[in-house]
Amino acid sequence: MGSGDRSPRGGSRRWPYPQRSAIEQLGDMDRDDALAFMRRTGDLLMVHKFGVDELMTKLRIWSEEFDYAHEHDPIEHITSRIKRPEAIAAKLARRGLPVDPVSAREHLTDIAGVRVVCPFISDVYLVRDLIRQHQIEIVQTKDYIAAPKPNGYRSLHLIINVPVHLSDRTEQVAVELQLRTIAMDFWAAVEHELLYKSGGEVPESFTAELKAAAEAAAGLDAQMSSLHERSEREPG
Ligand code: 0O2
Repeated sequence: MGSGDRSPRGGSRRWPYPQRSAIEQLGDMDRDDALAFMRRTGDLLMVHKFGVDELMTKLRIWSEEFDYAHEHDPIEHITSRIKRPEAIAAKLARRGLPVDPVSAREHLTDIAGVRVVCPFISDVYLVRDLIRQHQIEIVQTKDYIAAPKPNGYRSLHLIINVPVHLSDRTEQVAVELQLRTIAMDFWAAVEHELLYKSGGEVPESFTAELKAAAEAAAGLDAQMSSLHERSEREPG
């Protein structure tokens, strides 16, 4: 455990509280409005961090339990992120919504994000079912595995409400949960990198090749699933 974890406030020193330098990224927003927003986002970010913490704990428990009890861990790895205050403000401004924490809480469901990467497609739906079974409310499902995006992107996206038990109240915190296989994650990570480098402008041939790569990744998933099913039927 690192030294930050031994402080009385746990790992909170690592938490990305609003930083002045981020103001540069707010574009056309009025500077005073932007600064005021960023000062007021502390509570919003904290409660979303707790939502992520709660969910990560559940996922880690299921991962270990399945590994122990079934000799198969449906979770390869988990990552999480909290949206930066300037990105929250920019998203609200883009949508023509009031740029304040109340509005962010009301309108944005991706302030907290957790990404679960699974070995097989069946594991993606297994984890979704575990969420369902534990009375965690799923408020939205976008199944980009059943219906991939036109560019080839595949993942299962859920918006869930995670109960966070604070000292004096319980809050339902929206978390965007993305579930995908290793092959889907590989494609999404590289596609993101390529588009980021090209500033979002990509020639048509590039788009077609990326889509073909997504199909190839889906083919690998199908092949691996079939091997997995065979190994379950014919162990040893
Ligand atoms: P970040 O930094 O990952 O959070 P919305 O977010 O609601 O305005 P949308 O498109 O309705 O937009 O949401 P959707 O479809 O649920 O997708 C949101 C997130 O999914 C994105 O978050 C990405 O993380 C991921 N995603 C969706 N489509 C693609 C894609 O084509 N390629 C890749 N690599 N990732 C994708 P953000 O906000 O873009 O970024």
